[in-house]
Amino acid sequence: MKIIVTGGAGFIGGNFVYYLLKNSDDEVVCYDKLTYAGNLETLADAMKSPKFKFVRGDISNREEVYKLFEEENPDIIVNFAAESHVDRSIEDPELFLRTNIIGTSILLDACKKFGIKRYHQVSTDEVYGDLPLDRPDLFFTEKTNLHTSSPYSASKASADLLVQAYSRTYQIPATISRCSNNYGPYHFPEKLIPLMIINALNDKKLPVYGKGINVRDWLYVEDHCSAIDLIIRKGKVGEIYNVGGHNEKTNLEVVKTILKILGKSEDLIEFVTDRKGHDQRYAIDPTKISTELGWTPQTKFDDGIKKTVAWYLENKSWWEKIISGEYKNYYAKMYDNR
Ligand code: NAD
Ligand code: TDX
Repeated sequence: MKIIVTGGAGFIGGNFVYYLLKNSDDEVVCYDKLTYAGNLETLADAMKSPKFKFVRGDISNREEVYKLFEEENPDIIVNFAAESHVDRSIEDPELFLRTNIIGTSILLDACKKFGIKRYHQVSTDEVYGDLPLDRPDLFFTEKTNLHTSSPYSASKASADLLVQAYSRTYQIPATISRCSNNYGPYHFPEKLIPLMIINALNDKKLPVYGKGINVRDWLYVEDHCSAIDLIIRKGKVGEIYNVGGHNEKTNLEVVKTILKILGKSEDLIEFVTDRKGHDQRYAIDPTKISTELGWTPQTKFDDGIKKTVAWYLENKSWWEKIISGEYKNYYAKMYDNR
């Protein structure tokens, strides 16, 4: 089969490309615009495989997307392409609407026009909004109402609604997965875990929003990849699957764990002004994907975070190039005098 992975030069898409090359005989085409978050160096090893091809393009450009479908005639589309950072969406929502909503609708139009065996939308638990910190008994299930907090999550929820609408109206064979926070190799340094690892390595302050008590449910990226792989092969058309491994941690716990692994002082922690509209707690109930598809996560947080820190130590050239470029301006804008 031929699988198009949109957004495959980013964090999770890149890991998914490697997952497919390692675990299947499928041909893999990565379609990516190479925004600030896309990085061809992430795909350097994939480029050596005869099963892999890279095409640069924008999911919100109809002409380019139709050309891609005409030339590649894919069996499956897995859509990772998105603007993915909540803080950027708070500063400037419009690009999020164009890429995440219009881009998804154009991919769905292409599926309708050219035909497809499966369209898979990589969504997020953020579409469910947040849970209160004092109710550890509550979890997001696939039946939880959509209730978004940021322009990012609103754009992802809109995309999910479009996928469901196209599935019902035009019989596009689609599935959706909603995963909790991922961590692992190739994670762009703007996000919590890589930002804290890199700042700690450089003896820079670690900016923790608010009191650091917000809770995220962390999943090692390879476990997310195995879930998506299972859904595209065995998942039921029209269904939504929540993906998460019951690894809830406060942000402060995560930051302190990183400092401990690196042998750095907790004095590096600096509490800064909170994120606007900051979601309190995310927590996924993965019962459906576990019981219906037999998915189980393989990596425990304690092991995954050590592997991740080791990866950043071993791959300094990957992230040093990123943080010495445009990222400097981003960092100054978001964190100086915060
Ligand atoms: P990322 O920002 O690291 O990567 C996004 C990729 O998409 C980049 O390679 C970028 O160049 C590409 N892209 C952006 N706009 C594009 C466009 N218009 N056309 C083509 N390519 C474009 O993101 P990520 O963290 O890897 O997230 C991937 C997907 O998974 C997103 O849809 C995100 O909403 C979802 N998700 C992420 C997490 C997480 O914890 N990171 C959790 C659940 C779901
Ligand atoms: O500098 C920081 N300090 C801080 O305290 C940053 C960047 C984040 N935080 C906090 C905010 C969140 O509570 O850490 C937590 C995690 O933040 P992010 O890494 O920005 O992730 P989050 O907002 O939880 O969203 C992520 O998970 C769901 C991804 O970025 C999304 O793409 C995904 O859909």
